Order: sequence, then C-alpha cells, then structure tokens
Amino acid sequence: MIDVYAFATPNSLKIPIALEELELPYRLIPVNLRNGEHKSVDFIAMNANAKIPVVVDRTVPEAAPVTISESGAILLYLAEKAGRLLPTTLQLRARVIEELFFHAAGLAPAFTSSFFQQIAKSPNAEAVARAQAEAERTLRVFDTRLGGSKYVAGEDFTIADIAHYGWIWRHEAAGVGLGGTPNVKRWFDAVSGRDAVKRAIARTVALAS
Ligand SMILES: N[C@@H](CCC(=O)N[C@@H](CS)C(=O)NCC(=O)O)C(=O)O
Repeated sequence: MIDVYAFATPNSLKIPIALEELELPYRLIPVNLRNGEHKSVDFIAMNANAKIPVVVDRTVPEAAPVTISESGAILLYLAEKAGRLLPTTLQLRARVIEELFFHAAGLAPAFTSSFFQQIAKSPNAEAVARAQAEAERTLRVFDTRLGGSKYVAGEDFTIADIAHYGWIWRHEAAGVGLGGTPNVKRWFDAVSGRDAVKRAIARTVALAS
C-alpha cells in the first residue's frame, strides 16, 4: 500500500490526483494541521520539515519502504515508478521539470504568501497588495505558458499540470481571480473535469470533515 499523509490543502491534493490518474491503490492518512499534528514527534520523524504531504511507499519490491516529502519530488517519484505522466524525450521532460521548479519556487510560495496575507488577523494593506500582486504576476506567467499548448508542458497532461492544479484549485483563497487569464481558465476547467481529479478532490476534502 502507498500511504499518503495529507489534509484538505493545495499541496496535499496533488498526490491523490497523481495516484488516481495512475490507478495506484493508496490510503489517505489525515494529518490535522489545525491540531498541530504535523508537529508531532512521529510526523517529524518522517519529515523533519514538518509539512504535508508525505508519502510512505510500502510497495517497493525487496526493499525498505520509501518515505518522501515535497509534493514536486513525490510527483516525480510516482511518475517514475509508474512510467506515466512524465514524457520520455529529453525536450519534453525538460519542460515538465522546469514547470515543477517554477511551481515550487515561484507560483506556490507567491500563492501561499498571498493566502496568509488574506487571512491575517491584523492585515497590513501594503503587505496584502504586494503579496496579491506577486501571486497575480506568477499566474500571468502560467497563463503565457498555457497560451502555447493544451497543457502546461505540451499537448499531454503531466505531473506539471498536477503540481500547478493544487494552488489554482484554491486561487480564491489566495485572493486571485482567473478573469484576466483566459488560458488558465480554459486549462482549469478542463483539468477540473477529469474523473480522477474529481475523485481526488472528494477524498481530500473529506479529510477535514
Ligand atoms: N514545498 C512543500 C510545501 C508543503 C506545505 O507548505 N504544506 C502545508 C500544507 S499545504 C503545511 O504542511 N503547512 C503546515 C505548516 O507550515 O506549519 C511541498 O510542496 O510539499
């Protein structure tokens, strides 16, 4: 079994989407961030960074389980394990890896920061506006990339789309709309309509109920 430690969050959602798309059986184990469960000794033994998602793959033949954190790294691990959702040509693979890094180092931190500014108990108008502007800027970069192809790294759906979907799914919480980015809107509607994505959202949202 593949164990996925997660909660109803943007970074968590990526992993069930990948596993549903890959048709790999998995078990979702809730880590309630509201109760600080990610700071427990047992959780930190799996991820010293104290963040979800974490995957423990107990299905590795003749080897100890693989424990892995960082959603982008987990997506790469699962795609390589299954031999799907990651192109084999060097050129297309480079695009996917570029997007995974852009997501992890650009779009996700900008959206995370804007989200925290939106929910701040004592919001500072300048800080809110600056964080929102950077989230919108990264969204426009994403829109430009999507202007040239059906999916973000080419004509096929890959783990790069799954990585970006996590935060675009929660764009409203980050104070960002999709009205000014038609390519993102088109892509978001198409990815939201995939059966695997619908199943993953239902299972992930249920973690917080
Ligand atoms: N770079 C990490 C970010 C993970 C992350 O920020 N997870 C959030 C939930 S979406 C979390 O665990 N937050 C708890 C905290 O920071 O205390 C990844 O992509 O997995």
